[in-house]
Amino acid sequence: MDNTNNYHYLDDIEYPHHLREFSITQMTEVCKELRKFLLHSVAKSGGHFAAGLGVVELTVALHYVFNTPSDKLLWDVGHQSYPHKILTGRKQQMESIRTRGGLGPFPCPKESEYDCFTVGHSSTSIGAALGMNLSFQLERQNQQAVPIIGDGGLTAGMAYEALNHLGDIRANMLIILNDNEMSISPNVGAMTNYLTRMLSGRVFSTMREGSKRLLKPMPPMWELARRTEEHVKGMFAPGTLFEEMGIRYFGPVDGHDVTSLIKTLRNIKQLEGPKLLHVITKKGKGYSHAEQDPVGYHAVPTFDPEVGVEKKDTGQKKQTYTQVFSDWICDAAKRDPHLVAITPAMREGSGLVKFEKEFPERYYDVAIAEQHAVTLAAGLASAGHKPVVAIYSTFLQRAYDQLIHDVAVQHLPVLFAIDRAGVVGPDGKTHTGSYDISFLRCIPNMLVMAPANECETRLMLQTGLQHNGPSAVRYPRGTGPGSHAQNNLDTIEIGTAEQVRQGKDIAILSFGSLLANAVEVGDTLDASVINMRFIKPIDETMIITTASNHELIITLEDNVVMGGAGSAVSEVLAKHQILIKTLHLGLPDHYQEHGSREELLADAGLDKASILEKIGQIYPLRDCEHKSAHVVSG
Ligand SMILES: Cc1ncc(C[n+]2csc(CCOP(=O)(O)OP(=O)(O)O)c2C)c(N)n1
Repeated sequence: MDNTNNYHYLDDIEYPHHLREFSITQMTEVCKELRKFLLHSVAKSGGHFAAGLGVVELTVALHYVFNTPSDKLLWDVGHQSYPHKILTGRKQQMESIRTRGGLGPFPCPKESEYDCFTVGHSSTSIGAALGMNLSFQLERQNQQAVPIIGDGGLTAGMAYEALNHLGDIRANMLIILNDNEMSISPNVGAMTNYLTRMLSGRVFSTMREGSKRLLKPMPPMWELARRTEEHVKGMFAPGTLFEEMGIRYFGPVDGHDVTSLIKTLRNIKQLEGPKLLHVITKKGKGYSHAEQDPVGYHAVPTFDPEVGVEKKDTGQKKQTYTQVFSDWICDAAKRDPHLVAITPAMREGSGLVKFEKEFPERYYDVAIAEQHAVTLAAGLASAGHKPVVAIYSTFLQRAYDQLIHDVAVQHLPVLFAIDRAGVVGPDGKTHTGSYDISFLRCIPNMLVMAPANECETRLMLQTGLQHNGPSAVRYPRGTGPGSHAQNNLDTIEIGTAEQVRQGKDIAILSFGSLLANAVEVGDTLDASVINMRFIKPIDETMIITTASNHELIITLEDNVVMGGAGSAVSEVLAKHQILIKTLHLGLPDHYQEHGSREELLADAGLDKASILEKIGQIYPLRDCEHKSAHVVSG
């Protein structure tokens, strides 16, 4: 593999206007170089990879044809935007992507004028671009916003809401559908089947034929308005679902033939009204390892480009929280035939690969459809099943109304296994799981649990499953402290906290994964430490007793302070008219940028040193000897 750092074209391309100085015939070479650059930079930085490889030609063609940054490109989700970042002034910073102070993981207007909308969650691009185009049209501005959405992104309700509006309002807008038949895992759903059928047989040969004919010269300019649509459309398969919605459909076209793409885009760009170009790409294109394993190469650690990503035995004995969930749900399903599992397109990330293999008939991947996932669970529960919705904290936000209206109001037994709760890290502010304690604890009927370790995670999952009502277990990204979860299906008593250290004067009430930090601080200050375990119902007796024999109560959580578990403690104190000095420690009331989880926790003042410092600011700390009076009481 040629890994020299000489790029004949790319070295001269800092911004898209440099790209446009080259001829169309040079674009194939530019694409080769861009792909090579992407490979070598992601190999050093890690990050999202296979989707970017798949859109190299599309990225070049779009920047070549559209007048960016005046015209706007809206990359749906934004995980495929690395080639776009490379072409828009950020080439030299690519190796810093997703690290603290480095480039962000997704497009972000604060980072570049070529990023026109903050993204990270999927399926927002069509609606946002429609808004921009309407704004341009109202102001008579000669600009266009072009959304580029994947077939995965096109499974979400939001995308259809926007299409429905677009087809009705008939705004001028071009949508690019980047169809690679993949979400993170293979894409699912009737729309995917429909798109796949369009690629089979006759239609696929039409695409080949169409690509060839596009190389022929187009009609003279004065005829363009009348004839372009006919000319372009004649090449492709007619009559589609999109047409029925009032959106003119063009395609499918080969997304790796940059010359044809440029010509097609130039033609379609002229046309009035809503239109969609169906582009066929291969996820991982041009790097054989990624082509063969697009799921594994969706996001990667650093790797040697010659070798590919290696499965290293890191000697890591600790389980991730996701693995604890994965083992538990298979064990629980063996015992309970009514258990069903639902994932909104996150089979791998949420730990359901094993479950799907063992219980395929009880496994539902609903595609990127969080709202539907939750209402589906409500339906299953109301008909007698026990649904477990495996969902990231950040994506549960999208299904908040369904959680309240469909699940909680009806007191249905749905268990939410909430992964990536709290600070998430390199995926940044769009993906943080910092809010779920606040938005869950205000819902009547919810049982909300925050395990401090692997063992408790399993106990709480089983407790939630057996609970006759809605429940949630929230656990963080990554590994726990190493309390290997047992294989049994035991439960714990709902609403009970556990004292883990008896000290004096100061009591730290810890909610969830930061217990180890609480214990370290407790050891240093000879403070009491309580593992609260339940956010709702909260252990009121423990709070009242603790307040009666301490001078300062500190609450600690991996959630925003506002409305979080600390607030729950203060509400209990207020309810019982107890006056005591309190300090709430948690995540700040501003968006934390990307970094490692440890860095972001430290930035939020939740590491040992910062906690000690904050306590010292409000309470005179005596020179405490190191005491280790660990107590365990119910
Ligand atoms: C609301 C939401 N749910 C889940 C995700 C996680 N996610 C990131 S990329 C992705 C797959 C997107 O598939 P597609 O749009 O086809 O893009 P591709 O990776 O295939 O290029 C998913 C599910 C997300 N970003 N947003």
